[in-house]
Amino acid sequence: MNRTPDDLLLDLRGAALRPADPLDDDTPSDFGRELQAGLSRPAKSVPPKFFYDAEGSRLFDRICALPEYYPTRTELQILDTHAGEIAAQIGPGADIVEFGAGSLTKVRLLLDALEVPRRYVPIDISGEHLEAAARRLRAERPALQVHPLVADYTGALSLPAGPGRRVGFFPGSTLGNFAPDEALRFLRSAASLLRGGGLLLGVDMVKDPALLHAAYNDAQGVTAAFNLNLLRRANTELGADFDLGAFHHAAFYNAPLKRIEMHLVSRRDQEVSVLGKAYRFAEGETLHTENSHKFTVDGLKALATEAGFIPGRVWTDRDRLFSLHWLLAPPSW
Ligand code: AVI
Repeated sequence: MNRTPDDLLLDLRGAALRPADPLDDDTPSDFGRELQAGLSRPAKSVPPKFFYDAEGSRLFDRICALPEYYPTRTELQILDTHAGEIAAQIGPGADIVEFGAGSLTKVRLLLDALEVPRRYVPIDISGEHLEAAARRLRAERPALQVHPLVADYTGALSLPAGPGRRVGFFPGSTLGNFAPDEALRFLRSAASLLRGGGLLLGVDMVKDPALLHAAYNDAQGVTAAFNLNLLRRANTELGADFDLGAFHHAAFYNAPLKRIEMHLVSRRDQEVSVLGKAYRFAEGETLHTENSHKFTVDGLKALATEAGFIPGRVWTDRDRLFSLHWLLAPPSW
């Protein structure tokens, strides 16, 4: 049952991991409505949640295993290296709630380290995927109550009373894909949901822009394919007529805003049609597809404090690429 970070990275490759997303409920009609709204703005944009159709999830799995994309393996290493200390903060008999659980890969390292975790509640919008993953986990751990919850974890959540201290788990730096106001709103509701317990939160750190640039502009072009897949998805699901060859991937670090921005850049003046409506792109104009915010330890602590948490221990790797924060949720909150 004890698995190394390398085993887990291999799992990630094949597991169609679906990362937690900021807003979710990505039915085709939501996609159509939000894409049309985003294309009508002066600065064209679309929320990153629409990356994750089946092909987008497959491409994201490949990103997680890329040599340049350090976050996934670094977070797994931190979890593995500091498992004992993390377990000591969480304490025995915990009721673990994972936000955007995907295929339950990372939580296995945590569950292995904890002293008799009582219950595990993975929350994800993708029900089919979640049930299958939960069945596998139950088979592995008959003593653990596994209660999957199909829900949008950024909305209001009500959880059945649990057997122990409630502890949230939100790995992968998905918090970084939220706009700052969404991140604060999410953390506020997490602090309320986890009253008397805490949150183990994984976030990517501010670092040398060259490393960030490489992570989002990999040599094999997988991140570019992931970005462009959004246009392919629009063509398939919405009958749009994006010419994928007429756009290219761009990702760069916006230092003042501490975030990687991903865009699709129009190679020429062109018109595209989405659900029967025409939109013009000038040459060089972009469709902004994702922000991935990076955090300093102090910045994240300040945000967590504003949301009602009491910041506790922080674990990072030797190169301070990624961080895991233990945040206490006071009982009276
Ligand atoms: C899911 N999320 C945390 C990833 C990130 O790094 O922001 C999504 C991603 N976009 C490009 N590569 C990976």
